[in-house]
Amino acid sequence: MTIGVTLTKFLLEEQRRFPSSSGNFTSLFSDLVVAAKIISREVNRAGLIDILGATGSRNIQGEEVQKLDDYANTAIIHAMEHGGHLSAMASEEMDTVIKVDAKYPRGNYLLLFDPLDGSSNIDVNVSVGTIFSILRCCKGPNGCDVEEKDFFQPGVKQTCAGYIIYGSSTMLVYTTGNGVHGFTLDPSVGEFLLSHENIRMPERGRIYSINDANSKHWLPGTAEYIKKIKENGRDTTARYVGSLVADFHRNLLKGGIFLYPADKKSAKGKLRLLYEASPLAFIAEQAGGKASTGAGRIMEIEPVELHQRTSLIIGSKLDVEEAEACWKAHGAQREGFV
Ligand code: P6P
Repeated sequence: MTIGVTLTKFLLEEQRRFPSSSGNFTSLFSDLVVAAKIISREVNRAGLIDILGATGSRNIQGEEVQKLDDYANTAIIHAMEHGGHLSAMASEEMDTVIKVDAKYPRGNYLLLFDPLDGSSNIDVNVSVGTIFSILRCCKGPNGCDVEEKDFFQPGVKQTCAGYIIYGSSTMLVYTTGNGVHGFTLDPSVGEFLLSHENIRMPERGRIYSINDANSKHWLPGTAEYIKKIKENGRDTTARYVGSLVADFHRNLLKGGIFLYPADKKSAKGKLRLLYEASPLAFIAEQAGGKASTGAGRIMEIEPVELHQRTSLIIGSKLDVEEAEACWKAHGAQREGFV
């Protein structure tokens, strides 16, 4: 009886497509998978142990840090710091970059991550997720002495992007630019097994996903697009989980559009560019979808801050293009582009 294609086997087969590959990326990714399994275990038993609720502290975003946020952040840092594949990391939960300690070897990659996105949903058992992005930092054989500005790379420079969604099952979805592939964790063997090879996002979807409570703050382009969706006679439906990974993953598989646009309350948008919008944009594009600020491609934004926020409109290609047309009709500026 076969257990299917494991993530490890899939990564090795991907690696063999590049004979000159050192295997460092495969090893780095495998370390991240260990952290994903550990976080999945904790998320799936959160109600049973004293890990629910807030720590009483706030992160750089000013958001209350949930205990599982802290746990996930620490789990990733500890799983990744000793492997010798990274020179530094950046986390939504950490004010500044985390340089790999001198006692460990360094490598040519940078890891950025949101350790547990959607944490406000943790205590009510709604899906949450980890989002990650992998960049290259230097050519040298032993990594490099990284500064914050080395993380300021546009999305097109990503080596890999992915997320883990802790939902009815735990799934890992990633791309390295060769399509989007999904793996489901089989807890009985402790392995991620290939369950969604070469995911393609439907060109148009029925679902639109936006926090309607913000409608009083919407800019004209947003208001016009949402009005158009409601009146276009198509069989559309609204879905909003309030957990980016859950909303994105649903649209990736079923088609649809997620919008968290800049508005009068959040002039730069709410979601973060480097470890939320950029990695999901890479995945969306690789699956045939699009990701835009409304005025331009997310993957082309030149970052200037580590925790920089952005307007995000992401999902099925034709849906995003319709939204962009509304934004541009109202003179949306290509903010964040240099
Ligand atoms: P709002 C969760 O806090 C998050 O960062 C994303 O996961 C989610 O899409 C968004 O914020 C929800 O924000 O303002 O609608 O609650």
